[in-house]
Amino acid sequence: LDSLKYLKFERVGAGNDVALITLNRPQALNALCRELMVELSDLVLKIDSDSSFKVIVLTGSEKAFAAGADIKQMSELEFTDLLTGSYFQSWDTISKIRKPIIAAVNGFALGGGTELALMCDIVYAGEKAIFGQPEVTIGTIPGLGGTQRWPRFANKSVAMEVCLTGDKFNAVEAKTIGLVSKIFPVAELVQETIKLADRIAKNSPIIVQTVKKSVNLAYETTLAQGLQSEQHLFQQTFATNDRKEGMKSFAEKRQPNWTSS
Ligand code: CO8
Repeated sequence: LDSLKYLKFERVGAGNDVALITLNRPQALNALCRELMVELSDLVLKIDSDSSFKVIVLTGSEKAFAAGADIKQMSELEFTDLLTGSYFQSWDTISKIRKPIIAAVNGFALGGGTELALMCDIVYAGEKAIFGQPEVTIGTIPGLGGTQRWPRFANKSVAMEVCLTGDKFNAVEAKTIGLVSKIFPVAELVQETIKLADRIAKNSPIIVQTVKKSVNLAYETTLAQGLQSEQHLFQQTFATNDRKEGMKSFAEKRQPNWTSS
């Protein structure tokens, strides 16, 4: 952790079990260069397999969450570099981890910055957040899920407008569209997001992971398959001690003691 170059990392939250990751490349408005993404992917994977953490909060600075993939670095790439290199691997990590990850977006979240937020499970925004998919204006298309997640999270008309124009939009618009669930004053955003993480962290980690897995199925399968998988996952919770403890504690009118087993 001492060797982090593009990130800051802190353990926060009421239970000291929330991992706060801050993108920290201010000179480039947190443009997501390859090295930053590898560092982020490695850190997130470590946290995902460390049971002392329950939730991850990902944020940037007040000026920029992330101004997209690093355009200067990308401009050097050839088609064959993208075919043979592992440029997408580290990004995939964010959408594949089991623990909840919440984006706290202040300032610019453009291109890969918006897509990084879309990979997170919940997005909270500061009042001055600016989103957009400007790839079309620099001769390319969103390559980190933008064209696929937008139509699933908003609707086709919105997705097309966002991706075809490259127009920027603010936090209120992002909330209306359905990209963001809540908006806070800039200076309060991170603390409010940690409070949300704390509310999630109060629940059984094993059950929280199951909820996340099940909700994500809604974006990956048909309704019939999703409903069937949900039933299986629901049944699986009955094989856990935490399900027994949760229901017992309700009957006994006391707080549950989760063991994540
Ligand atoms: N890449 C590299 N450097 C950047 C980026 C970026 N995306 N964004 C900002 N910077 C740098 C600027 O070059 C500048 O550096 P310098 O001082 O050395 O010139 C510094 O950050 C500050 O930026 P500005 O002076 O431009 O700051 P402003 O406040 O005037 O403007 C903006 C802020 C509006 C955010 C502006 O910087 C901007 O438009 N940035 C680019 C936004 C953008 O187009 N992002 C989309 C990138 S494409 C993408 O994300 C594709 C994803 C698919 C990748 C697939 C993986 C391989």
